[in-house]
Amino acid sequence: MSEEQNLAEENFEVDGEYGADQIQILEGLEAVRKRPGMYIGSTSARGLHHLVYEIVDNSVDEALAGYCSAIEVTINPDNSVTVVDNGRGIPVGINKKAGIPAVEVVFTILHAGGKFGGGGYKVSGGLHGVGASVVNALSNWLEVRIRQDSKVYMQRYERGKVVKKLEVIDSCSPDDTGTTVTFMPDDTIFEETVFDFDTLKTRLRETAFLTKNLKIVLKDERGEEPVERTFHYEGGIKEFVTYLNRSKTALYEDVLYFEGKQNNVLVEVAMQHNDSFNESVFSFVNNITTPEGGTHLTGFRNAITKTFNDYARTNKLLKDSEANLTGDDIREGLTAIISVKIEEPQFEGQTKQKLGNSEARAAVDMVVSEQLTYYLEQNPTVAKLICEKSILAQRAREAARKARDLTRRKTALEGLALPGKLADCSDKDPKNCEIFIVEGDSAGGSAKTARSRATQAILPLRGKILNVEKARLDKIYANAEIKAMITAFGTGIHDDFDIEKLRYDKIIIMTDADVDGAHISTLMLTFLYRFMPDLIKEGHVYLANPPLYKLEKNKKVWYAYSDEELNSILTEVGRDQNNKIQRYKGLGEMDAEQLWETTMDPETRVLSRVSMNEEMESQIDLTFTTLMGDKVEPRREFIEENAKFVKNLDI
Ligand code: TSJ
Repeated sequence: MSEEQNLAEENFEVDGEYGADQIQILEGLEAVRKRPGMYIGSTSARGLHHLVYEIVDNSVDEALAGYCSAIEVTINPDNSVTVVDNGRGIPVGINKKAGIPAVEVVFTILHAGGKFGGGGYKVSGGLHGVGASVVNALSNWLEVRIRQDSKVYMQRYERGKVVKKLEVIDSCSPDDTGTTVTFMPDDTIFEETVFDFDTLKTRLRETAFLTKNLKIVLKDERGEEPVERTFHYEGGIKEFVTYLNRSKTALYEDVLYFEGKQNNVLVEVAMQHNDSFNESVFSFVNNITTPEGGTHLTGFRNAITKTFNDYARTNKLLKDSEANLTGDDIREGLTAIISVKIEEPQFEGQTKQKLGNSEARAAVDMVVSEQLTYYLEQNPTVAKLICEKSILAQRAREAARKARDLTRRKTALEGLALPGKLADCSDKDPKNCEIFIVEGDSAGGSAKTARSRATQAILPLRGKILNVEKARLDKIYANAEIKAMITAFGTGIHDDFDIEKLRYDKIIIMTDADVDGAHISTLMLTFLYRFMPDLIKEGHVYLANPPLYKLEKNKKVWYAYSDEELNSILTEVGRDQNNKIQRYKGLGEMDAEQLWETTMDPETRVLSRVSMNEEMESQIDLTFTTLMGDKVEPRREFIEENAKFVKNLDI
């Protein structure tokens, strides 16, 4: 008897009358349609994509059980989605208690608890996907086909209700088994009904990394040219770490991999340091990401801190007089995946995303401590490299603390000492104020002349700003451009960050409209993202959009912000010899008046707000590290795709 069926039976009131049961089923699914958010989180794009994951997770469970090796997900031309697996096929026999086929139980009976509800019930990440009935309830129509015992069974639902009873519609080869589900999201429930290929791609790639040897194919058949991507990783999370470090320089060749089981907690850990200074540690429970961590992450951190300190002391890499390495020191430049599988995960915290099971902490701690100790003994060269990097981190941390204490003391004594290069605005109400961060002194000069003094402040920065992904904290704090920004904004950084102290409602990054300018913008965004992420999250950060072209004709002037726009203006005014077209290579080529008119005047300019939602956050981390890595290609790609993180706002 399957877990699915068990669960269903436990939650099914049996009173012997099919009719009464039927009513209860419909009431259950009606509850899902009334409050979809309780079951899939939201009815926005995020909830829409969740439908796919709910279905795919069932096939992944079949893979974890050892019966399925391939899953295919297709976005069909009509925007419905088909998921096919080669598992055993959902059981079709009559479920005794419910009196209906087991597959119908799966699709019509609401299983224990909503995944996103509060309260005492299980929240997300049950080892078994239980969301098929939720997807059914939220679909215009849904069809399931099951290949089993040389037969193809089919059943169809509309808005959760059976409209075609389960029947055999075809025969198939005896060794062809599996499940196919196609569903059309209900457009009266979802605000967004168009699936995004990249969103599905990222999640399915992640699922493939987390499920060794499972092949997942994603197809998009909506366009003229069908698109197809295959994810299949023999190395599982080991390959995940290699992928995350793909644009970095690894500190050593091996990806360390530990695996074990204790107290029914299955633990898998893969890790490798790179030569950067940032930590990229991602944790998962039952293949679901836990951005807020929890006991499994704590177990991992405890284990590596203890193990590396023991090793460093025993091998005299750390002198008796020296302090212990902190967890932060050891995790500098560390990329790691922690994946646990657990029968009954308990989630805690405000958003119920933090793992609470204490046995997970013990299990991860034990598996990592034991196997890492053994690895370090066997691989002294790698051990020494990691310890040396951690000791450098420890020293830098000390130096940074001293530097920071110094700046803190200064501001305490002298009040806020604003940077000399800042041309501040006169209005003291932050709500009315904005600051332009301008690339280059000459453009800074024009901007100072052009601005509206009352509400617009100008901070010119010289050349490229420091890449915070490639520098240690002590160097970052010593950098003049960075110090100028921190003091101008007024909020402080990291733990000291206080948005109430923000001196400007809008922080506007204004750079040349070329590749260098884009690079400077991204360096700036990286700095903000790493040091003051709430500024981005709360929508205070903008990019200015300077024009690319100026067109003069018969004493009239037009500005074009893209090649397309130039073309459409030319079509309108006629293409002839009277056209004078100037291509702006930089902000510096515009005089103050032009700069005001095209880029700074709140009445006429176009700003792009830099946005970041939770979903993006984990992805953006990967994107930023990609961008800031050593290899040029991924970086160029990012700049071209940069628009994705930026919403156009007409102000
Ligand atoms: F449920 C569902 F609709 F979401 C869904 C389930 C969707 C898709 C695409 C696949 C599946 C699914 C379910 N694939 N494989 C299974 N396996 C079972 O349901 C199954 C089969 C046999 C036994 C057994 O004990 O013999 C147990 C189970 C759970």
